[in-house]
Amino acid sequence: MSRPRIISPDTQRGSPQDRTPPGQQLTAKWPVLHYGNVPKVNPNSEDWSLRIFGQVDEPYELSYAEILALPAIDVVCDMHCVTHWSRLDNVFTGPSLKSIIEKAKPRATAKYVMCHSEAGFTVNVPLKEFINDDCILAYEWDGKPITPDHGWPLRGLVPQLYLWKSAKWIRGIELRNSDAPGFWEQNGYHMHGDPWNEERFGW
Ligand SMILES: Nc1nc2c(c(=O)[nH]1)N[C@H]1C(S)=C(S)[C@@H](COP(=O)(O)O)O[C@H]1N2
Ligand SMILES: [Mo]
Repeated sequence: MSRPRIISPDTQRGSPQDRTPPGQQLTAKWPVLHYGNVPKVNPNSEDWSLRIFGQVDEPYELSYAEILALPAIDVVCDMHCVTHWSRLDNVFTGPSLKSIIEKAKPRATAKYVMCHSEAGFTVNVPLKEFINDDCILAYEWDGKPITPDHGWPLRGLVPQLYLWKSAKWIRGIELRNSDAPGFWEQNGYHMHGDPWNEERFGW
């Protein structure tokens, strides 16, 4: 199936070395890292939904079937983990976050996003970066469903920031007028998390 393909800007920096941020090492495998256990999620159950709410005029919810029915794009991107590994040339698939957000009619006061995941996990991202063209709600990686340990059924993908900003098992997108620390940020991770500036820890 042919879908629009977005090439994440950071993949166009040149050689693999040019594409590797400071302090990072390339890996071919994809390590698994998160707090707690992999949740058992049934996205087709009545209680599963993705909620878009907060500083928006038209909050709404989507079922998993509705999300799968939205136009999807393929994103080619590099992943950079704060634990010093990077993995180049990943392909993720899903609807664009910009389209998901715009449908809720964000207010002019909306400047930040808080992602909410299963088991109370949260992560904060500036709205402007959350709606870049290469940001999607990912349900596939390399043409196959993302595995549960990497965030199936749905992951908020923000390729230009460290991978901890890409929320696994996402269930809610809250638009806010002020920034607030999410789960890892409350534990010392950086509020922004730009790998090219090594925004790893501390605010
Ligand atoms: N829901 C949820 N998402 C999460 C986390 C988490 O603890 N819970 N950890 C983050 C962190 S710290 C990292 S490094 C990446 C790791 O993603 P991976 O396991 O797919 O490599 O997931 C991020 N997303
Ligand atoms: Mo992490």
